[in-house]
Amino acid sequence: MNESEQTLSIIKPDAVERNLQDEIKNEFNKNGFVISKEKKIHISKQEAEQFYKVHETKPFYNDLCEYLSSGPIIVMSLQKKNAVLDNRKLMGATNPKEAEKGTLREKYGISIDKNSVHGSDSIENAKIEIDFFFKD
Ligand code: IDP
Ligand code: MG
Repeated sequence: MNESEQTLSIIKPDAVERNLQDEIKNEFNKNGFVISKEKKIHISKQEAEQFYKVHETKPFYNDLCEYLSSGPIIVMSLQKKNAVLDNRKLMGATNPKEAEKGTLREKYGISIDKNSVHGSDSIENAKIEIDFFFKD
């Protein structure tokens, strides 16, 4: 039985802007993830609104969608055993100020909104999010 799992990762505009994508991808590789799908895209605000629909009632929703569509991003499907949970651990807390030392958000994040990376929060959402960017 193949126990490996897929999760969606995004290198967000603040990190792409600072040219951190190779360094961050290297962190994924070092931690045992295989980047099975990858593309660099620049999404519209409407697409960001669809992607972050679960947050539509939050006060930061508009800024979040403006931000995710503000510049190029790298979307990836990461594969390994326990990919969803292990990627969340590698990323660290949403707020870089609270992220554990050595995590991606602690190392690269600038602020709670410019926190450099996205990662799916459940296996079910990972499937939905991978389909969102990689269907057809
Ligand atoms: P996550 O990215 O760690 O899963 P979520 O709660 O799903 O965090 O929030 C999605 C994104 O929305 C976060 O990565 C962050 O960029 C932004 N965000 C979350 N909470 C706040 C907030 O209180 N103010 C501003 N932006 C926020
Ligand atoms: Mg989330």
